[in-house]
Amino acid sequence: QARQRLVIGNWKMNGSLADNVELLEALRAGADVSADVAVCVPFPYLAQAQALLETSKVSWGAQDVSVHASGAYTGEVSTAMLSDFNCRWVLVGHSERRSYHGESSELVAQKAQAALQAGLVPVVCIGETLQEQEAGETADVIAAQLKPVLALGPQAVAKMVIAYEPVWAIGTGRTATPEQAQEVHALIRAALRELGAEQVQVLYGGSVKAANAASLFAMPDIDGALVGGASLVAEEFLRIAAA
Ligand code: G2H
Repeated sequence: QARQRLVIGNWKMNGSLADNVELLEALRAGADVSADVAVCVPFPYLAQAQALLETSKVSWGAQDVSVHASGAYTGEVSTAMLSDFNCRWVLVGHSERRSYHGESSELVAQKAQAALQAGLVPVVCIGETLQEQEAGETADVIAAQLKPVLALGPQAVAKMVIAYEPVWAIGTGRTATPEQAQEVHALIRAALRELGAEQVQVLYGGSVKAANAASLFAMPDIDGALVGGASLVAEEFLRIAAA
């Protein structure tokens, strides 16, 4: 059974109410592709994304979420709040959250579980640093990051998306070669298969652009992309989705 192609934009901390209009309108008009297309926008723009994308083929989501349901957690945003804006997706464990906010793989798994309980699709991000890659630790790092997530069990994991983003390729212009990425995606697929969740979509992220998308998507275990910088330019992002 073929897995559906999925391309998700991660705006990170970019955009403005004024500038987003053009980008969202362009996505709405242009996303007539066979892939599923989505954008994960900063929290303040969820209402705008909802308003402008509601009747389009493009879905939307957030870039992080709290594990707590409500209460005294200043600055945090709950899964129910994301559901209020009809979010479909939420990124959890992006490397920028892991490195700048000290998020552990256990916390990331808890966030994924909270998202699932609210009916959101968690996009669980994993990936090794340059140092880890150079030390030959990629497989161990991936396994360790996946461990608490896979411990949630096959039924939970089957409803998730995994994104492999080698940290050394993020925003650096250095993309993993399709073969390099495939090697890691195959490891992830094997772990999913062993759990009984082989159909989970595994996306690649890290300097994906229109020019390299098709060769990445040609790999058997790469089901789409998580796109940062290039998702801020409608034409480029749509070309990736069409690749
Ligand atoms: C990785 C990716 C999006 P970029 O962070 O998640 O960003 O495409 O800018 O490398």
